[in-house]
Amino acid sequence: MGLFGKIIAKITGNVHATSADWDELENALLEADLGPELSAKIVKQARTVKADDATSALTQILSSTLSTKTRDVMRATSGPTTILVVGVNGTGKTTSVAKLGHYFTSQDRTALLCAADTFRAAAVDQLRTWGERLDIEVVHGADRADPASVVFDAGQRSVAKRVDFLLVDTAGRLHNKADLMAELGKMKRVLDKVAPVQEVLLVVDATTGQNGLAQARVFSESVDVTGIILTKLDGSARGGIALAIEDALDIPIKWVGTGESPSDFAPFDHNLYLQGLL
Ligand SMILES: Nc1nc2c(ncn2[C@@H]2O[C@H](COP(=O)(O)OP(=O)(O)OP(=O)(O)O)[C@@H](O)[C@H]2O)c(=O)[nH]1
Ligand SMILES: [Mg+2]
Repeated sequence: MGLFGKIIAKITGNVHATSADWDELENALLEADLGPELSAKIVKQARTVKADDATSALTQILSSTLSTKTRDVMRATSGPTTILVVGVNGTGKTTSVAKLGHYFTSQDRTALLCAADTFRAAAVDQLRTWGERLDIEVVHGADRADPASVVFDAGQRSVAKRVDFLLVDTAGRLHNKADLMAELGKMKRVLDKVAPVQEVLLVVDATTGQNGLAQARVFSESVDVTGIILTKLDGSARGGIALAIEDALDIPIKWVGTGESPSDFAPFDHNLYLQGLL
């Protein structure tokens, strides 16, 4: 049963919902990672809902907290559409780059992957292994190369090869490390000269809860984050962090990851998501 199941049953049955019921709903929203402010706001609005149209009124309340920005991928008018994938350590960036590659090539688009996580040799190997598995070329640099030079090479290669998508994997970085955040800006500036960046997608691990909101806030202060990939929704997370981020920062969730294989990935469907919550 969705988070609102009990409340909806009471309201539509014209049974008076007690303050204990509303407290229970607020706790459920908190447990689902909506955060204290948004949970309180939603409960306050939900208390005004009448029997006749309870479900649609609640859908409307939740819907109004979502971003109205497009969830479609922004495409380059000519040349490759470049997507920079960023985020803190271990959120699922490399896997998501591979999944994006798989998604686009399954739709008869061409793609090139760029291994700009040059901090660890293993990170380059991880993406190269994906590239072999998916039959997608991977551009990488020498060990410990400057990520800006690797993205420059990949940008040039993607233009020469006339691919539809250039998908750039970056090293995980803590959002409080100013130098590493500045490095992202540099990569973007370099790419903008050869293969302009259309999307900066922030990867957020749904299991980290409210921390995801803090990450989104700080990353979006350093780079223009155009969308979010919410990963690990196959785990215990209820995914309410999606609402919390969209409500607080107006950054649209564009994709969701639901497992470790390339096909465990889909565009975010906000209607399905709201139905799930309700
Ligand atoms: N269950 C599940 N696991 C995922 C998902 N996405 C990624 N993973 C797993 O999470 C782990 C980390 O994924 P990576 O793609 O290496 O994460 P990363 O952000 O590139 O990590 P760093 O480069 O070290 O910062 C791996 O074991 C992935 O298989 C997902 O949607 N669901
Ligand atoms: Mg990685």
